[in-house]
Amino acid sequence: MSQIEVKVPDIGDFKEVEVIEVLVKVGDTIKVEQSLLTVESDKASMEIPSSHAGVVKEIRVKLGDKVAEGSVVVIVDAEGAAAAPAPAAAPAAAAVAPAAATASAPAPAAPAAAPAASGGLQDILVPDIGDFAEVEVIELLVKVGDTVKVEQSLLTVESDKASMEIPSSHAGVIKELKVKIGDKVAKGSLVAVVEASGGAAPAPAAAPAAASTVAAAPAPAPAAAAAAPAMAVAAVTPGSVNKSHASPSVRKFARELGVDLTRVVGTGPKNRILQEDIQKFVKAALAGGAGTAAAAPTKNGSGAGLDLLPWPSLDFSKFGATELLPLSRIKKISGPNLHRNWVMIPHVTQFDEADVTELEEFRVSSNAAYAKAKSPVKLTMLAFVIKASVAALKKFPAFNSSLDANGENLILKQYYNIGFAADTPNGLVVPVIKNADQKTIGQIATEMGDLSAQARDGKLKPADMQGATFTISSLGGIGGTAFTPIINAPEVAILGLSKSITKPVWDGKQFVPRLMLPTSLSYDHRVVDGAMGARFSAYLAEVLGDLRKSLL
Ligand code: CAO
Repeated sequence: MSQIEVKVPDIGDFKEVEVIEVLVKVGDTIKVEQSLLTVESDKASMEIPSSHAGVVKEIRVKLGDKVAEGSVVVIVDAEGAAAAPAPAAAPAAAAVAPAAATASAPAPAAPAAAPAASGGLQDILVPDIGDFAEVEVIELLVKVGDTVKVEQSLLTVESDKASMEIPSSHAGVIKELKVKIGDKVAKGSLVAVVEASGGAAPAPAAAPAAASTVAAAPAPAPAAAAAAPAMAVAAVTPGSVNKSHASPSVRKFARELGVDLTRVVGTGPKNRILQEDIQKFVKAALAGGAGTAAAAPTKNGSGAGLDLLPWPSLDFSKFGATELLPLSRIKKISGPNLHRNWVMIPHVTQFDEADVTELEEFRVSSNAAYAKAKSPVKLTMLAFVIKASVAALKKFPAFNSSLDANGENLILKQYYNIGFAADTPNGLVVPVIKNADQKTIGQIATEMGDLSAQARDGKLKPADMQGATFTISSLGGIGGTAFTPIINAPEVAILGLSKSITKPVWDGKQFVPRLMLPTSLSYDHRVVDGAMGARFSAYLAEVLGDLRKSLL
């Protein structure tokens, strides 16, 4: 093992870029090419990949820092680095090279630049896009008749490594679009024909003065700048599937409006966030009074409009030493969801206790029998609670439902998929046991073991975490007497389990020692009223007290 400085590779014309996201933390094991940071200039956003595999020992940058080519960003305890530093560095350079190549390439501007000053119909070609032989058109940002400025993005294209915007080398009016979504283009492909403003061609009436001015100005400088497709490598880099997927111009637009992209649902190809998604989000936020918020518990339904005081902004270092620790990806994604659920769902939490004395005896003796028979099955308390919850959900179907988008109907689900909160080094995830009603307790316990192991290794697939109808969060192995779990929208209830303890329980004649499992059932009071909440809890406790009750 040797300590290696991972530096910002050649980032082309971008002299200095700002760190807007740190994607790893000290102790993380990283691979070559794994993204370490997202950086951004006014033209592009891109991820800085690692040139070495190993363990992150130190992070030398923080959010807001400015970095340039050669800046040390991370110290890595590299695996086998001393032996072969060069090959390891190469893929990293390659990963960023497209930005560098395109950003610094004046070439395509030149042919386009000459006719720019003279007006008339001008072909807009794909400029040098670096290492990418062919890229796919995934978004058209203009339409025929639009007036465009020099440098204005016309399309977004994507390869397997990067997405970038193709800018116009001329100002004027779009006369023809020569590509459509899904087309493959390469350097020199004709993408549009523009009737350039200024020069010999009569300026279209619609062309605003500003556009004419740009076109009439000596072209080379702006055209050269226009030749640099803005990069948004972040969007398609493997491992960044949960990141907001948006082009640099959309990111800039969001920033100008103060919109947090992680809260916006993208409606473009591959869930890309489009400018209109941000506009919709802002509209919803502005319109989002109590009515819409309560009625439409969707991601775009807004919890905004609460008219709260601004978040306190303090310089904590005035009071003592501090350290900046970026939130993990999971926390960044789950945070806004938890916040929305907490704010938008009127929660009530019903506390109860289940007498699991016999159940625990049965569990322990069953496990002893499995062990004796050399079976790998190990029954857990949570597996029994999942089965008992399915019985309660069947008896009280409203708990296995969701409110529809306008808040006027319940969608009752006839399948029983139970999510369970699993603690991982990177944060909380909720894998789902599908069709728990059709599985034995042994199968449920085994599947939970597999899913929890995958969760801890960060290997869960999105499908493993989707489709839950009810969730259980068990803190029983850790401690506590009760808590108020937050409902996982669009579900309507969640069951919390705390630590079972043996308590003296009055049996009518005397106190007897009983193992009591505390339950905390949070439910959406728009869907479930208090009496039903208490009945569900009581029934669940009854079933856990004697599983035969679920057969009645
Ligand atoms: N009371 C007392 N002890 C309990 C218990 C309970 N309710 N539930 C489990 N235990 C004990 C078990 O007996 C076991 O003890 P031993 O190691 O001595 O056998 C230990 O706790 C671990 O239990 P388990 O292997 O059965 O695991 P589990 O099913 O309780 O939990 C999982 C699995 C994935 C849910 C858990 O690892 C986890 O991540 N829990 C945290 C969930 C969480 O963070 N929830 C909060 C969400 S809200 O932020």
